[in-house]
Amino acid sequence: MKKELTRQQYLDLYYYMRLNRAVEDMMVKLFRQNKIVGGLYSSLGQEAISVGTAYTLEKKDWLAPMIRNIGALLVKGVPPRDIFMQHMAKYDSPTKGKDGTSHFGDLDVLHIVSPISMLGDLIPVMTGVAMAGRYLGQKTVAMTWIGDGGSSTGVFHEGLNFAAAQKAPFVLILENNLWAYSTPVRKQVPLENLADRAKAYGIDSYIVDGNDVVAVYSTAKEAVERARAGEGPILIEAKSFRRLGHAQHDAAEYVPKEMRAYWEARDPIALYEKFLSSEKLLDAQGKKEIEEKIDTLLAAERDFAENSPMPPAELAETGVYCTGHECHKIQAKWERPISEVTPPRSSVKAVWTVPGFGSGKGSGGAHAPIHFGDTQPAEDAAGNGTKSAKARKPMGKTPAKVAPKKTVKAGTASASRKARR
Ligand SMILES: Cc1ncc(C[n+]2csc(CCOP(=O)(O)OP(=O)(O)O)c2C)c(N)n1
Ligand SMILES: [Mg+2]
Repeated sequence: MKKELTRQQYLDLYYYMRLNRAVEDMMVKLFRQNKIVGGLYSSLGQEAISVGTAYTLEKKDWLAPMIRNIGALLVKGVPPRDIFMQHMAKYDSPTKGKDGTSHFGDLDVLHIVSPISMLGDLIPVMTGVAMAGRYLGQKTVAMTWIGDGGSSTGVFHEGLNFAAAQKAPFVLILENNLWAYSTPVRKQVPLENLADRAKAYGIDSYIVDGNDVVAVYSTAKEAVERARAGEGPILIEAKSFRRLGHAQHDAAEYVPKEMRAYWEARDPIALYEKFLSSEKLLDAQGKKEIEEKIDTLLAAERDFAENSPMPPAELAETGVYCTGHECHKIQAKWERPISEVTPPRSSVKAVWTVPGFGSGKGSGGAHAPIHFGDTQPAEDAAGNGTKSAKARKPMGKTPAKVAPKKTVKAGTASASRKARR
């Protein structure tokens, strides 16, 4: 850990890590009391990642959390009561009780995009958010997180390639906590460092100790500044360990004892306390004050959440599908009159109009094949006409029946095929 922040910033990082842990501890108690209706995930031991990365963002920047990023939500300004109420499916929760975990966002004020359960899907979405900010000249950065397991989904690769090709101001935090449910990382990806995935897309990456909050912050800060300056997306692999099971139901007995012991001895909050006290930034009194502040806040937030009613049954049928104006406040800004760009004025006659199937202007040529028969056999292109006709028979259609009926221009591939017959 290096010293480079202001005293207040150091203390903020500590406060949010403690708050992150205390919010989750309280939710475990609520879960045991049967008051949590959805799944409950834990970021125990990974608080430095959520807090250290989100703390680098400005108010105008955007983030989209995954299941282990409650710390990032708290840093961005989500009150703990919203997190409690979401998990308890209460009426006053951001989703009015329609979700039992953390699928909520705040597009208007906090600039939080709701998590998407399908792992990896937030990558192209947040790339789009990053591109939109650039398009609007806002100089905003978008950030999201992905697990080691999630980094093997197809959309991770499609999304990151897209971000790279677009040079989007986007920072992706890859939380390598060594496990994806019960699968150890070494069994699902043959790489020592998942940061190496960035090389495939020609973007820069960093590797950081995910249990060292100052290192996480400094690395993410540099990445965010570089993305904001127009250098394109950056991938950060934060190495850590998932201290509890995948969710409350999972005792994680598959985790070797020695591995758990190693990481428990590297608790990010305990490590940071040592640093703060050696740098004389926090003493016993200061620590006590922070603990009391958090205790008082969370007791009030929990009471508020517990006193919020369950949603009325009728609410179940509302807000399920987007109905435009009633659903969300964000509307497209039309630069041209809407009537000009929407039907009927925007409608044009279909070009592809072949009876029964659809054909088109170009279907007689080789360049716009639309169904079998319009396609020039590969062998023909190589000059083996007879062989190709034989090869096509088993597909149930003879070349004669499916031969293009339209006149073709001389010089096209179809024309030369005809000429050979
Ligand atoms: C595309 C997709 N496949 C499977 C799942 C089910 N699922 C949810 S979390 C998870 C494990 C994810 O592991 P990892 O990405 O390492 O994140 P971690 O839980 O360790 O934070 C799985 C398989 C999903 N949500 N989306
Ligand atoms: Mg994982």
